[in-house]
Amino acid sequence: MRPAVPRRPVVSTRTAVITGASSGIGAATARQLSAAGYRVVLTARREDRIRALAEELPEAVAQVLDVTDRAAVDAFAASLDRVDVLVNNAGGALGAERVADADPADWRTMYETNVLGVLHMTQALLPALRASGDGTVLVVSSTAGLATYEGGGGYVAAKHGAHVLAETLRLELCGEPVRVIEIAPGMVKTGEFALTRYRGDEEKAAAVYAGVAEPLTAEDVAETITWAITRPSHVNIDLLVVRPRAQASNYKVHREG
Ligand code: 8X3
Repeated sequence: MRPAVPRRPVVSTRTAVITGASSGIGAATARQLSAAGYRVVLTARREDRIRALAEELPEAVAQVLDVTDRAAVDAFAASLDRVDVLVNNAGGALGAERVADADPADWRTMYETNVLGVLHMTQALLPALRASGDGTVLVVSSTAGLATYEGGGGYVAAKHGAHVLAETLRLELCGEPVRVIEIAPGMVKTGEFALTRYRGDEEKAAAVYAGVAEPLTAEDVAETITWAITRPSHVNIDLLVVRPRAQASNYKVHREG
């Protein structure tokens, strides 16, 4: 008799891969999907953060990953036994310059993280999502993917790209057992989004939320994401826009004082 070939353990719990899970919406989503019974696989570039979070959550796994690195994404995909849900959350804004003044390098970085990162992860995990028989690809886009504003520049352009990717993928997968969900948040106050956009300028970052009584929190958005994912399989939340009550559009924000 031939000796048994050692095999990787087959994971029986529904598994959700979350990108950008080191902070903000990604970390909050990891917590909430874990509470909803998913085994969560946390990915991000910052190892210390995802390891610490993984230790808090039952069965959670942390994997350092840069979604713009296609070879790394493919190796990561090959290491997984099972994937039921992919939450494409990694991304962000860099700069608020007008088109005339923007640095093309910033635009390139934003396109790579917000669009190509989603493309890499989706392409690499699609075989496993199909094999699950009930897969979900979720894209965390933005209201910046649906409308534009001065100074939105490369971020608006990139999020429009992410929105179109989700819409096109949904058309292309129609008839297959994979849902494509897009959640488009408006103003969300996290520790990092505005600070990164304004390159560490705390005053400019704080001004984004000045006088807004209750901007959305990462937890608010994570609840929306978790709700959409946990609908019955035949229910596809195509696109859901979520904003704070004080924000009627990217242009119209009620500020007190
Ligand atoms: C964040 C929304 O208004 O800063 O995705 O572009 S906004």
